[in-house]
Amino acid sequence: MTYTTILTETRGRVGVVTLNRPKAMNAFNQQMLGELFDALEAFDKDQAIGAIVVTGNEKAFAAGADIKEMAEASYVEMLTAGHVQSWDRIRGIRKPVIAAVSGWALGGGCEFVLSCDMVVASESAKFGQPEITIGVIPGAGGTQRLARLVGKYLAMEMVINNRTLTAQEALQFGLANRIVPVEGYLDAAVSFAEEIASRAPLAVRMAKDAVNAAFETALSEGLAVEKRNFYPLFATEDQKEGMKAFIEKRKAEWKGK
Ligand code: DAK
Repeated sequence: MTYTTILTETRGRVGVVTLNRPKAMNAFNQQMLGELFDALEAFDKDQAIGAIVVTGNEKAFAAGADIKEMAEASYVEMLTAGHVQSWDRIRGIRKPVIAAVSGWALGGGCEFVLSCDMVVASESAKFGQPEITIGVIPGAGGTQRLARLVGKYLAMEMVINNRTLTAQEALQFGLANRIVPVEGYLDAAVSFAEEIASRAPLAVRMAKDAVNAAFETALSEGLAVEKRNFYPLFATEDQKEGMKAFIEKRKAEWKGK
């Protein structure tokens, strides 16, 4: 597949997508959004890939939706353009998606990060929802996912008063898994992803699905999802192999079967 607004590469069992509109601070126009999700879906289907990293450049992960593209849009155009469906495609990705964030992750950029499964932040990463400064509010899950992650008061401050978080604050408030030096931040994210990609693929898939249920359901329903995802793993070769390997004191060899 040929893309014009993103770059893709594979490193071992990791698929890497790089947002590539540096002159626009990687703002998401419709084309980049479409290409990003096409690439994610292609990696998701590829048996040779175990985890996916999405990154930008050192200065900007993504500065949000493309304001120049949206500025003159009418209510009806926004409503009928299928934006919500586009942004929601991230929810269909079954493999772990890791955001490798350096520089600005703003607006839709921050919301995309909030939709990822794990976040590696460089020391220069900055997260924020500045939509209020252009007369709107987050539209791709920012008000909901932020509030669930960082709590009501900080989410209010970020959404209503454009408070941005440094990498340190992001780590403190649960918006990042780890902070790494700017130099080599992508390599660090890829090795983290490689570790994840080396784990039993079907169990990883079930685990991601179950953890995500915690954000969408009542506890009893979430616990039911966990059970529904736990038992079928006993029908996999990987479960037999994993437990046998433990008993035989050797490393398991996963087949994804
Ligand atoms: N859109 C378009 N162009 C952008 C951009 C953006 N979001 N952010 C930056 N750029 C462009 C700038 O216009 C500039 O272009 P030229 O003037 O050189 O042509 C170039 O990138 C470099 O930017 P700056 O000169 O401003 O660079 P600085 O280092 O001074 O500042 C900055 C970097 C990232 C702090 C600043 O550019 C900035 O504040 N950018 C805007 C951030 C922002 O407001 N983001 C929120 C956008 S609204 C939806 C779901 C989601 C959304 C919408 C709909 N539906 C489901 C319907 C999401 C909405 C948003 O994200």
